[in-house]
Amino acid sequence: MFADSAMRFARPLSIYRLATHLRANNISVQNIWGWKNFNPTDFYNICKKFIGADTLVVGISTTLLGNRKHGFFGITDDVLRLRLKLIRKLAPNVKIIVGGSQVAEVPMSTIPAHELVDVFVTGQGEESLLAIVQASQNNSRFRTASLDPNIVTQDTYPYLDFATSKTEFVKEDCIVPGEGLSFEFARGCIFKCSFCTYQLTGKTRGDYSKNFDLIREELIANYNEHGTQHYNIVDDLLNDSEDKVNLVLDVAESLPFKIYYSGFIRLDMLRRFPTMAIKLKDSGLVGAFMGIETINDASGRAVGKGLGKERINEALWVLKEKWQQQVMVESGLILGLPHDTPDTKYQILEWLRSAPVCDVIRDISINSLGINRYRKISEIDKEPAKFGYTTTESGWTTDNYNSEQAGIDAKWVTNEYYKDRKYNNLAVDSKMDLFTLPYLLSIADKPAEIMDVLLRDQSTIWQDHNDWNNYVNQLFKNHRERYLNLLLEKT
Ligand code: B12
Ligand code: SF4
Repeated sequence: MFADSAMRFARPLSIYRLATHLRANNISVQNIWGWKNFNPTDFYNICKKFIGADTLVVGISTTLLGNRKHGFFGITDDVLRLRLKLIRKLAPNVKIIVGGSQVAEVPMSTIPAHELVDVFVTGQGEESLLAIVQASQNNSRFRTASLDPNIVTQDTYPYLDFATSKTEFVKEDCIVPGEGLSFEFARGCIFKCSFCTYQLTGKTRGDYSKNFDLIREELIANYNEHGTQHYNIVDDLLNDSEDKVNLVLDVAESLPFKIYYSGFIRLDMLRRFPTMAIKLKDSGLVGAFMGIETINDASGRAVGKGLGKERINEALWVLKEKWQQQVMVESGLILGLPHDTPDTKYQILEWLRSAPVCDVIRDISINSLGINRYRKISEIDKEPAKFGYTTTESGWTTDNYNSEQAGIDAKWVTNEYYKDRKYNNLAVDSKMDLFTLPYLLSIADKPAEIMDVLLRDQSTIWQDHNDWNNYVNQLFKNHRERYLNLLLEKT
């Protein structure tokens, strides 16, 4: 199975979770990370080594392929076609399956090279993939939700066993010693923000959650086998209850080594449960992504982020005191929520530069609201008019704003915000953020200095941004090379 992520991010979890599920059903699997960045020779050598006449299925995960500027799969359509044709040549009877979060975004018949894909899978893929592989083994049929193209959904093959599932990173995965990895404590989110495009929202508290023993066992296995102590916690929401935060702390304190992790945190929950912030930090939190989304109180109320500017600031004052600039915080922000206007961008920028915000929040990810007429996953996708939007061919309009202007404004805020940074001042996709952090710390030799740059914009080592950027990029490149060597040398 193939997956990739941007160079600065750790491996995606998807294919390792799926492989664990298949292996538990006696199916042998080879995972390959980084395929879109392989040069043609390496890609050919990898395929030659792992794909042959007896290969039944090749899976491609789209979850972190990202960056549609370079095509749906993060590579040009021509390169994609060549690569899929090579796979078909090496394994004439193979089924090529594409799954992961991007699949439901557009009509599948418009996905590049869709004619070379046998099946698209949406939602949780464990049972769907197993059914397809077993059907290939037995020359039988599997159930589809649509035939042209073939689509299998999580409703056709539901996966209900997440709470007792593990993800195992085995020798064939070629984990580089000490490498930071991704981890799931739970799946799904108890909230249901109107703009959210995740498919497992609105769950009951405690659903899809692993227990203490299982989590501990997985973390210990990763440490014993690969030396891993750094993690991206990929749960949609890490702090949806006090119980869950207590569980994270209990597990962390029970381990014979320390863990360091980044995760998605809701600020309103930190405000509601005053001990949460310190418990999270004590359990190893080094990076917190917070979808604050808006400081326009009316917009916030309309979409399920109703904390309001005053209480947001109150909560940030508390974090300033409790986290003492030792946790890297990034805020997600959206321009174009129901009551936003072209002036909203000035208010956001002013707020970001004010205390306590500027002492706590070190990064922003600001985007214009996306409404997708095809996808229909978020509440706003489903009923734009109810929220005051009229959808157009290219986006949306409200009485005061439109998607095109909101996109321009989001870029403007980003550029202005990063202008006064000495380090990490790239107002584009490749800045080091809190989700780079665990991976970066796991492959670097100067962890304290890295924290200085990212949390305080200070360094005694790197002169300026370019120096810093060269250092980190070289680390990522070296790491990927080590991985590729392990993969190619493996017998
Ligand atoms: C954690 C996370 C991140 C982390 C990832 C850390 C890491 N190295 O793994 C970070 C913060 C780095 C990140 C970055 C980005 N992310 Co993100 N991220 C997530 C999040 C919360 C969880 C993903 C995850 O790992 N889940 C756990 C794994 C096990 O689930 P999974 O990948 O979905 O896999 C399951 C199924 O999809 C399916 N499946 C997956 N692959 C395959 C393949 C086959 C063959 C089959 C059959 C099935 C299958 O089966 C799997 C098991 O059930 C999701 C939201 C969500 N919950 O899905 C957003 C999400 C994936 N991210 C999203 C986005 C937009 C991004 C960015 C582009 C943001 C940005 N503007 O920079 C970047 C892209 C970075 C890149 N190119 O590497 C969007 C993707 C939107 C879309 N539809 O494509 C999502 C869905 C959030 C959202 N709702 O908007 N992200
Ligand atoms: S935006 Fe975050 S908190 Fe809101 S429903 Fe989605 S995952 Fe949950």
